[in-house]
Amino acid sequence: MLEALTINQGQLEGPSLKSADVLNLEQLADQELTRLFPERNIQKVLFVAPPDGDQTMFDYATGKRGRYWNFPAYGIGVVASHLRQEGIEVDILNLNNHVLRTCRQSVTPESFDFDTVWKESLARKIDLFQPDLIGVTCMFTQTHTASVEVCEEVKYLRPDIPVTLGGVHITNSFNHKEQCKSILNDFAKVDLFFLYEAELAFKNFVQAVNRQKSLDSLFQVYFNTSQTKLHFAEKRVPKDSELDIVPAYDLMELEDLSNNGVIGSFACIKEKKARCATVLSNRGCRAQCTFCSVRSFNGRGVRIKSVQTVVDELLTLRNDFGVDHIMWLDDDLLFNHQRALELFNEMVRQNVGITWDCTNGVIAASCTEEMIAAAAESGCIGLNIGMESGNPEILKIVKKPGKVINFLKAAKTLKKYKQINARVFLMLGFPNETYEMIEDTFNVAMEMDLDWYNLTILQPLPNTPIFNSMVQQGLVEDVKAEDVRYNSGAYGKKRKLMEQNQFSQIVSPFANLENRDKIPSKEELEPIWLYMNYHLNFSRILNVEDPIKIRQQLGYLEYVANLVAPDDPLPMYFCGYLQKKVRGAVDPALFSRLESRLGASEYWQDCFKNFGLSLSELNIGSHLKSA
Ligand code: B12
Repeated sequence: MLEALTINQGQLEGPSLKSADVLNLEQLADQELTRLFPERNIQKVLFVAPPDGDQTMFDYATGKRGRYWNFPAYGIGVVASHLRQEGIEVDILNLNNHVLRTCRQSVTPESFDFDTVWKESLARKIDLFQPDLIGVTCMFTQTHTASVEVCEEVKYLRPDIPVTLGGVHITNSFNHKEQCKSILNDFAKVDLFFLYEAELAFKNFVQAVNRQKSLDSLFQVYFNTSQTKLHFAEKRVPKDSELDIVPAYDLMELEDLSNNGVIGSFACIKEKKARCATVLSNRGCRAQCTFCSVRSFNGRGVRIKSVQTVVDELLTLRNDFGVDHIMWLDDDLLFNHQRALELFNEMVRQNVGITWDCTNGVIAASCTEEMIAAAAESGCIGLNIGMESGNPEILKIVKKPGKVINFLKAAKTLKKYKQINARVFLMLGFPNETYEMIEDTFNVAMEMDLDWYNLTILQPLPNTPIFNSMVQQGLVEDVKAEDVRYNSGAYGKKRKLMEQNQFSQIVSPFANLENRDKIPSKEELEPIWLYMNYHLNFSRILNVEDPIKIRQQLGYLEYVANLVAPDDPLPMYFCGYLQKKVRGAVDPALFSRLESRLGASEYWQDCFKNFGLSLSELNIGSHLKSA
């Protein structure tokens, strides 16, 4: 795959190479390090997080209203902390936050130019900090192009400064035949790739450059601009106490992030605007769902950070940065029942007093009475259950470690803890999934009766087993990394599709018995999505009576109606309905936005008529006059 001299645990990979080349390889590496770092002295390292998307993907209005994800640069924050322990001076430039901040503060779209903003921020920081080495991170496939542009801009500004690149997208693509070509081609100017969880590999690399470590100790690094490509493929990801480190929060602009974008999807239900951050307590996931690429990045199993380190991290966030809410970054927060209980109980015993959510999802089987009680006590205000399907066959095929009974039991337990806003991830459109199987998902979800269902139509992503098998089955085209656009999320393209299809029937897509064994086409999945989304999420709001739940739903619907989907009449209507229920009045701005949206769309007027919804229900007329 890689035309590179590869060494792994002292063994040369590639049959043709004789042992003499091992020496040669280290000499080659030594020459290369001296070419890149003539002084062989790295004292200052700058880490850069590119904008999540590039200019072609950026929507000014979405940025202006603060809807884009704006996460702390946690990963490079961990790498930075490890370097600090070695006396290396570090800094972090979060260009995603800089772009969003400038967009939020801009007066007109004309006064905001996406590329100019991040390029000027980058030039200013490099000028100010004068780094010996720059490390760029790329987590998402959708961030591919933005990362290419940032790396090229660094080389344009300072061709003398070596550039390194790491992150999930880079690592997963590196291990994929086709994707690897586009990585090597698009990032031709990047000097070094660091693969997998690379905080130890990077620290070791800096020490090797500074002649504090021998060259045969290099690992998880690929020399990309050396004449002879060199790949130190050995993997040594952190485990046990190597995980016990608090990332460089002081470099993550925590005081600013929540003002410019969104961190997780539960802070919106907190009474007052929260200052949010993220914390990672475990690495990896016990599961190996076929639509997920975590296993190929973090490897098999779950590695745990010590409870006290996590509690110290939370206390640092509260005491030093005024954070009052965190989102766990974990893929499997509740892995190891005893450890998770101990964590939540220690958070209570040491009065951490920060609320938290698990936007990423937890495994239903772990949501026992004891666990949810401890979670609630320790500040949990929301979590997602990773369910995806309610059909046992589909669950088996996609290797989801959940059974319908687990989902129903978890729901029963969660309903007892009203303070926890409990949502569920569901997906439609799995290969060979019939109408009947989708109806199972609908029925189980209805029976669970939890607060919200994040319903998405399956978008197989590169570097996942389901993607590879669907390409083989000819169900999807193989795509280049730079062409991947997620369906969901702020950069998603889902929403615009809806109206074009002019479907608004309310009859159940599952009513036609002839269809039961039929696999719905991509087009047929849309009306199913609409029907399920309406009945699982919106129509049930009309029956919510519990004041705690009404407040949570109102908080969430105001977030969806004002930030996530400001042109979608359904969240606007039900947000108005709950505003009236809670505050006796509807926000006139919301009403007029809904009124004009409906006025301009026969499709939505049709939908509302079919769903039996009308503005008069909200009795808005009279309120407006009175307001
Ligand atoms: C938290 C998270 C989110 C958060 C956002 C996180 C963020 N920072 O922006 C939220 C919930 C918003 C999210 C959303 C989505 N996510 Co997500 N997410 C994750 C998750 C669970 C953890 C990422 C994380 O914080 N890791 C912890 C830190 C410590 O790791 P790190 O940043 O990778 O850094 C380490 C290494 O990579 C390396 N490193 C990284 N950069 C660099 C740079 C240098 C120089 C060096 C030396 C080392 C280095 O060292 C660091 C320390 O070990 C990952 C799963 C995973 N295990 O990676 C999925 C994951 C990244 N998400 C994924 C996806 C698909 C999505 C969504 C599209 C899902 C959806 N359909 O909506 C959306 C899109 C979001 C968007 N931007 O539009 C996929 C990405 C696949 C891909 N290749 O694109 C992943 C891998 C999960 C999966 N199911 O496969 N996600």
